[in-house]
Amino acid sequence: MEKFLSVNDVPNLDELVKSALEIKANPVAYSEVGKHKMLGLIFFNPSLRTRLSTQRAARHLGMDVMVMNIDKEGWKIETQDGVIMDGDKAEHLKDAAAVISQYCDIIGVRSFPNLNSKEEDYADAVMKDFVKFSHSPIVSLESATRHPLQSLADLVTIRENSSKPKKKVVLTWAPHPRALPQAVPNSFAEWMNAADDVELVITAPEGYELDPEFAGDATFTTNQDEALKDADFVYAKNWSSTKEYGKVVCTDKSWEVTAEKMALTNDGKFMHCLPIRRNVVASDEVLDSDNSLIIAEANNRTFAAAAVLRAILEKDQ
Ligand code: AN0
Ligand code: CP
Repeated sequence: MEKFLSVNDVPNLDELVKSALEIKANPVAYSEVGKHKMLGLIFFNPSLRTRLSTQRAARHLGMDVMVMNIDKEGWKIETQDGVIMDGDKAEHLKDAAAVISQYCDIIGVRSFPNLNSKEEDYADAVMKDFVKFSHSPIVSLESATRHPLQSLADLVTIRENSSKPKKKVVLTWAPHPRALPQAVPNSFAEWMNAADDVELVITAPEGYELDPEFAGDATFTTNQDEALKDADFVYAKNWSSTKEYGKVVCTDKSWEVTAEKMALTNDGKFMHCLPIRRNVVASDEVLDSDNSLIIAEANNRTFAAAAVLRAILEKDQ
């Protein structure tokens, strides 16, 4: 694998999921693959899971890791091309990316959207510029539009928890007090559509429809109860409005995933990428129930990241 920005970079999805499960069963099976190789993790935004699980994954492969919170510890970065840099930004992204890639064999980058302009955010400039100016392969740790390491861990979790040839997976919008990116739902939809054992249904309020590039052929309904009927998996996530880009438009608390909502499903499992605001997005009762996969899902982040790093280190996969 050359880079990991979306499901489109994966030559064989089933093989990648298998690799993650193989590493989970024996985490040190490939401990020589990354020997004397350096992974750099560059964060423009906060993270708990991605930061820790990716470091753990790298260590399983024998890699060394450097982490930089570039927003807090680095020079202020200019991203626009051709500007006169006489303001507060001391370093251009093109120089930073080229320099970092001299120190690192693989670079992971996290860069959230600003949620002001859809056009600007969906251009995914930071991630694309890292790809352009780095000499090392780039792994997305969540960009403005996608979170592929999360989606791979989600698919691994779904396959681990059901052997049904076709699983009904419902991506449901849920309330949140703040405007959040669309990266997680975009990416989740894209990965579920690429998996042949998933029937994806998306439910969200009007004005929250995902871009067709990500939603694909998934069924969409604004009727959450209808969507939840017979679901094998319920994947909750808030995202900000797509129609009024980046805004919190719907504040309807009835979208919260509660035990009553889960009762509509086929004894469905509950999933969320975390961090989650308890009793806003979903109730404690759901999150702490036997059907909740939230902690298992976060655990799989390590093995998803290891499978991706392994595929890049071995290149031909
Ligand atoms: C981020 C988001 O929604 O994209 C990160 C999720 C992994 N969540 C928050 O900002 C709360
Ligand atoms: N799910 C996820 O990516 O969590 P962090 O933002 O804590 O890394």
